[in-house]
Amino acid sequence: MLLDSLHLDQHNQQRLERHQSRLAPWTGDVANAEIIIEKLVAFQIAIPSWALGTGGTRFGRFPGGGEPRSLEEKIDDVGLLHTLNRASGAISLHIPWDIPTDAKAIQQRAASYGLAFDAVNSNTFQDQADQNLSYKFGSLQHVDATVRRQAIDHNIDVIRHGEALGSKAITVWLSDGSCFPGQLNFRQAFQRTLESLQEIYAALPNDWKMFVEYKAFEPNFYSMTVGDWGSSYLYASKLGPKAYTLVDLGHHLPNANIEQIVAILLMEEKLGGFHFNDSKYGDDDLTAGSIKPYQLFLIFNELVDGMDARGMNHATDLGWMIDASHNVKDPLEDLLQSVEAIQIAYAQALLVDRAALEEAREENDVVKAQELLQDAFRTDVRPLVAEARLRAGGALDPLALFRQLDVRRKLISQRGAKTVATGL
Ligand code: LRH
Ligand code: MN
Ligand code: MN
Repeated sequence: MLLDSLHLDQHNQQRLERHQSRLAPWTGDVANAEIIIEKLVAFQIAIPSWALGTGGTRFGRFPGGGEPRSLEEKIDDVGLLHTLNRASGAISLHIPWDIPTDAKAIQQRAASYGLAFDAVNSNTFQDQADQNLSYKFGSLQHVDATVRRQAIDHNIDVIRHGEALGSKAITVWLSDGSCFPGQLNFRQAFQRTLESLQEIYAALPNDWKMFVEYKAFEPNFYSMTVGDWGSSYLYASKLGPKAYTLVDLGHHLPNANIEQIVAILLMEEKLGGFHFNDSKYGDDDLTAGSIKPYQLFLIFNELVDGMDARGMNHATDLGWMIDASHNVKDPLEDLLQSVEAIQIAYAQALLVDRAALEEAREENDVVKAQELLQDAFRTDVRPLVAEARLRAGGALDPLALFRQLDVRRKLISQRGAKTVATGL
């Protein structure tokens, strides 16, 4: 046992007095502090199985040691995170990077940590050793129907794995597209992709969702067949009520107004969920909130507003997941940082005085509207987030406890210094 309730109690005891003094102004003055804490306790962010090892770059990989060698060990790592922060109560699998051969045993192991299985992810962006046909020129869009068949069957297989584990959604991200003008007939690629997705959609259990994830570029650098929220929305609309758009923050062209995209998708009942991460230039490799925390806050501001308008449950009605992997940090420390950044943005969004904001908008009082948002964003909500963790049975300072217990060194001695987790 790397971490038990004794460690947690000692850690919290040492920090309790300081925490209480930081929390006191909140519980005294702020009318909705209690509600915010309760919402934070309920809010869970799923951990992707592929973020538990150091991510590779195109140029190299520098594993830090003690990485999980199997799906079982990945579950152990997420279990550890959840024990520390009580906010990472689900794991998202990527197949075939993860192969749940014994679904019952895997489920039991996850349940022992209080973990659920979030969306399962299919992979038709790489060729596997035992695969007959190549995805070099696409998968669901491929000109050859036999390649499309192979990719469709893989997705259906992923749904079956997910069903056995208790997942309720599949995320389909396609690298399909083209690298040079002329390579692809855009309209035919769209139609073929749609028809392939329709076959996968037909295999969904009744209570499942399909998330169609878009990405502006990479690995195709001229066109992506699901390249933006518009095309994802089109696929999702044509597929039917179980299909939704998934927003990965790192998958937009620079300076895209993601919060506006989120607002509209939510209004149209087509927002399925998120892959949280951050980026300075492109894609998804940096810790959530590390570069553009104001953007993250503005996204949550739209989410809270739009979900409340539709009477949605913040914790359960959308898919919340991290999608990032790093080359230089301890992956577990990084995930603790990401979860906290997301909780902070959520708590700040819950602080916004919505009635006053609407009033300012009605009066075209631009300065007031801006001030109201900035006021919430500039508030230090960390005592609320820490209180939520404490009430849920987690650590007041998960990162400090992780270091205090020397978890990475223990993982290295258990698993070895040269382990490499499956993933990118
Ligand atoms: C693609 C992506 C997608 C994949 C994951 C590994 O960039 O965001 O979600 O499944 O990375
Ligand atoms: Mn993603
Ligand atoms: Mn990505």
